Amino acid sequence: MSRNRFVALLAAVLAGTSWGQTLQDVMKARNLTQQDLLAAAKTYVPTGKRDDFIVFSSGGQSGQVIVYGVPSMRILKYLAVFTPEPWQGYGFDEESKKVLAEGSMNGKQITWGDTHHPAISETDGKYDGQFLFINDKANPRMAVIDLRDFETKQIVVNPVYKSEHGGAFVTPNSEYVMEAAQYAAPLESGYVPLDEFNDKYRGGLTYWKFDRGSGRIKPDESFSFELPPYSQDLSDSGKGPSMGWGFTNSFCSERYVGGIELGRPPFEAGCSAKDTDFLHITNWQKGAELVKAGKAKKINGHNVIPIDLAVKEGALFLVPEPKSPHGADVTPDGKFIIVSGKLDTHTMVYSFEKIQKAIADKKFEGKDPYGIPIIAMKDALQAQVELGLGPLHTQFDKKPCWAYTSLYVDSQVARWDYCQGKVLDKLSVHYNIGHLLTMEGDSVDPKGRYLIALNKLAIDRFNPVGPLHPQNHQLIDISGDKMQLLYDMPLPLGEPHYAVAISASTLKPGVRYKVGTNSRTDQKHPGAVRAGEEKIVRNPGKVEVFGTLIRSHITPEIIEVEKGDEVTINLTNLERAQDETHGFTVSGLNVHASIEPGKTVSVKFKAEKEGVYPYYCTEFCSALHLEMMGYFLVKPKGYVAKAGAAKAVEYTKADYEKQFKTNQDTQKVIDGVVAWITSTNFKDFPDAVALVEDATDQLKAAEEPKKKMEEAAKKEDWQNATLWAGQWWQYQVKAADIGLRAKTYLEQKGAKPTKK
Ligand code: K7E
Ligand code: CUA
Repeated sequence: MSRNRFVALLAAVLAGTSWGQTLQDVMKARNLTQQDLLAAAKTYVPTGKRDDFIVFSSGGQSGQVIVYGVPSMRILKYLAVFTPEPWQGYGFDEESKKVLAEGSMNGKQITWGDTHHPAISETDGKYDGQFLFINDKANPRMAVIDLRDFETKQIVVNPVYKSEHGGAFVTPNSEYVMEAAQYAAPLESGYVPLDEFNDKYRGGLTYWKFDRGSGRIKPDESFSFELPPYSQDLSDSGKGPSMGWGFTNSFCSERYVGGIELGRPPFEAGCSAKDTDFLHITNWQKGAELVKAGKAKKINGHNVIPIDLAVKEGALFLVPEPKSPHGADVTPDGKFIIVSGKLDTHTMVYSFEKIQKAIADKKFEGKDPYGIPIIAMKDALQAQVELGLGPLHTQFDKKPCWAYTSLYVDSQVARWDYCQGKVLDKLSVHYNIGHLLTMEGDSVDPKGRYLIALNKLAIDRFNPVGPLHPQNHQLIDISGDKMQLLYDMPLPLGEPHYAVAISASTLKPGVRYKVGTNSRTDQKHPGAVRAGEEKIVRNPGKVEVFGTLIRSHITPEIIEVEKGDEVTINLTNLERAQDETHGFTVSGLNVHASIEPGKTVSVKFKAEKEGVYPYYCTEFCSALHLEMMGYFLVKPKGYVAKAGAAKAVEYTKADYEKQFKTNQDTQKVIDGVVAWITSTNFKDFPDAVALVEDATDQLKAAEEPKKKMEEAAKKEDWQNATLWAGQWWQYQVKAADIGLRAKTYLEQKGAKPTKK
C-alpha cells in the first residue's frame, strides 16, 4: 500500500467515517464514560478472535460445569456431568446413561448434583489441560471429564461418606484427587442414633487414585483417612516442599448435633461456639504405603486408614485455626497454607516448615479426643493478617507473595502480601463474594492478569427476571497497581462455587473421533458400521439397527418392528468435516443423541405401542437437513403386508432433463470456486484445507448416484433417473456450500494468489 493511501485510510478510521460514527458519538448516545470505554476495550474480543483463558466453573445445583472465555466472558459450553442434558444426549443415549448409572446411590439413579470445586489435572504442579475433576456435594461423588472431548467419562460414588464438600483438589501430578467429607456420619451404612455421635460418627478425607493412562479413577487403589466427626470442609494439596501432604480445614469441631425443635440452640450456634476449629494435616504418601502394606481396613469394600494407625505412623496432625474457617489454600511455592475464618477478621498464614519442625520435635500442645496430636497455633503460624470481614478463599498472583482473598461480609476482594503480612488494595464487588479465581491461580505457576469474583448475590446488577436472580461473575483487571472492575457477567445456571482458569493454548481438544468410537469408553463401538454396511438384524423379540448418518440422510430410512420388540438403534456419524454434528430422535419415545463426526451412539427402547413414529436429525446440518428423516413403524404382532410401496410423484423425461441441466449449471459454479481456491495459497490455512477435503468428499459421493442415474436413463426409467439426478445434485449443493465457505474464509484471512 502506498504511504499516502495508508495515511488516508488511518485518518478515515480515526475520524470514524467507516461506520459513520465516532467514539464520541457512541459515548454520548449510550451515556458511557471514558472508564467504561477502557473497560470495554479490555474485555472485548473482536468477532473471529479468541480468548486467552478458558474458565471451568462449577454449575452448582445444575450438576454441570460452565465453560467460558476470559476476558470476553463469553459462555462456550455447559458440560453435562451429574444431570441429564438433552442437547448432548446425556442421559438420553445408552452410552451416557451408563456413566450416569455409575453414580447411582441407595439403589436409586441420582439425576442431579451440587457441583462445587472443579480441578484441572496437573503435571509438576502446573495445569496440563488433560482432565477436569468435579465433586458433588449433595451426593458424595466425583466425576472425571476428559478435556480431549469435554465429555464426562466416569462418576465414582464415595463408598463411606453420606455427604462431602472438600473436593476436587489434585496432587501435583494428579496422582490423587482429594475429597473430604462434610457432615459427619457413620462410615458404614445403616442406622446409628445421634446419641452415639462422638463414638460412631466420623469424618474423612479420601484420596482417589487417578490413572492417567486410562483416564479413570481406580477405586481399588484409592483410600480414605478416617477423621474425627468434625465437619471437614475444603482441602488443598501440598506442593514443592510440602509435596506428599494435604491440608483440610473443618468447622463444628464442637461436635454439636442440633435439635432446634427440641428447644436446643440450632446448629449455627452450636457449631460456632468455640474460638477455634482444626486444620487437618494428612500425609498421603504414607497413606498410600499403609494401603500397599495391607494395613488399611475395609469399609464397604473401600480402604480406610483408621485414626489410631494414621497417628501411630505420623500421617495425621491437627492445628487450631480461626473460628468457622473456610478454605485452605497452599501458596504457589508450597511453603505456606492460608486459612481464613468466616467469623474472624484474620487470615492465618501457616508455615509448612514450622509445622514440620513441631512434628520433628514432637512439640504438641495436646491431643484431641481421638488421640490426634495438636500442634499449637503459635508454633505453626507465620503471620496473621487482618484483611476484613468474612474472609473466605484465597488465590495467587504471578507476582511473588501476592494473594487475593474474598471478603464475604465486606463484599470486597483484598489484595495482600503474605510474605510481609500487609494489605495492598481492596475492591468492592457485587455482592457477597464466595470463591474467587485468578488465572491458573492455584497452581505453582499463576498467570496473573485477571481475577474473577464469584458473587453469591447479584441483587440489582441486572435486568430483573423474577425472584430467582442470575449469578454474578465479575471480571477484574489485576495487572496494575489498582484492581479495576471490568465487567459483570450474569450466569443463568446453578450457583457456581469455585472455578478454575487455564491458558487457552494449553488445551488441545479434538474436532472429530476416530470413526466408530464410543466416546464414553474411548473404545470402538460394537454397533459401528461403515458406509454400505448398514443393516437391520432381527431376532425373536429384538431388533437391532446398525445405521449411519451423513449429510443429509439417515440410513436406514424405514425401520419396521413388531409390537413388543426391544429396539436398539446404533448410529455412526460418517462425517469427517469439523462441526458436522447430527442429532437423532424418534418422536414420542424420549430418546435423543448428539452424534459428532466419527462418534457412534445407540438408543434403546421398547416398542410398546403400535403406531407411526417419525425420526429425524435434530441439528441443522445442511440445506436438506429437514429431509434428514425416516419412519419408525410399530406394527401389530403377526401383521402381514399387503401391496407394494406407495408411489410418490411420477417423473417424466422432461423432469429428468431439467434436473440434468441444473446439475450441469451447478457443476460450473463448483468448478469456478475450485479454480479460485486452488489459485491461492489455501494450503497455508489448515481450516481451509479441511473444508476443501470435505467438499472433495461430497463430490466423490456424488459419483455413485450419477452412475445410477445414467443406468436408469439408459433404460428410459425416467422415475429413477430423475430421483438419482436429484441425489447427485444434493451432493453438488453440499460441495458448493462448503466450497463457498472455504472461499469466504480465505478471503477474510487474506489468502494470496500463488504465482504460476
Ligand atoms: Cu466456599 Cu463449596 Cu468452596 Cu461455596 S464453597 S463459596
Ligand atoms: Cu443431520 Cu440435520
